Amino acid sequence: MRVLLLYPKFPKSFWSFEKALELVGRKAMLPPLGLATVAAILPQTWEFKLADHNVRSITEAEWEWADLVILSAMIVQKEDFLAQIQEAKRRGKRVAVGGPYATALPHEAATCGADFLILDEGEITLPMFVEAVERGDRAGTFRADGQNRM
Ligand code: B12
Repeated sequence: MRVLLLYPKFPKSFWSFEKALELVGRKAMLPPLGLATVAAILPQTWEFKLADHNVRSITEAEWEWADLVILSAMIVQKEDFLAQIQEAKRRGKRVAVGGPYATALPHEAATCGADFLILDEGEITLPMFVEAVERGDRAGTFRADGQNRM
């Protein structure tokens, strides 16, 4: 399984510190720690590429390479998160989402076309997702309490 881990753009806000980042020669304040953790929990036989949209664009080669696109976001990243789900679906990719935004408002990612909603604590729900993918499921919602609710 070839997985593209995609971290959506943050808009300009109090927390984006553009001027401070410019002074220290950086493009983003923090690395996408959530997605790095997700990659560490998923089977290590899968292949991963991480693209932080705050730092660079996703290349055509990366889109083509991916079997599955996994996104994480806070609500503040909503605009690019939903746009990237749509872009991945337009390219015929399977899409899985998780993290604070998807967990708070799962119907928004679902309405945009996300196939897998991996909600609550990834440490609990990612193994459920892996089991489903290995069974051949094409979609699903996974919650820490085991209930398949949105
Ligand atoms: C550090 C932090 C910050 C930092 C750094 C943010 C950053 N760029 O990473 C700062 C101080 C900048 C910040 C700011 C804000 N934050 Co903040 N922040 C946190 C905090 C305390 C920890 C996040 C973290 O890095 N954790 C460590 C990493 C390893 O974990 P993680 O990213 O959460 O990922 C884990 C899970 O979420 C999950 N997961 C994540 N992604 C995915 C994807 C998949 C597919 C799966 C299965 C699982 C999964 O698995 C991971 C491993 O456990 C959390 C609260 C908390 N305790 O979690 C709030 C939190 C993420 N922040 C929040 C908010 C609201 C904000 C602000 C909007 C606040 C404001 N009003 O301005 C701003 C927005 C930032 C911006 N740039 O505009 C909310 C998000 C709510 C939501 N539903 O979106 C949280 C959850 C706090 C809360 N309970 O309200 N924040």
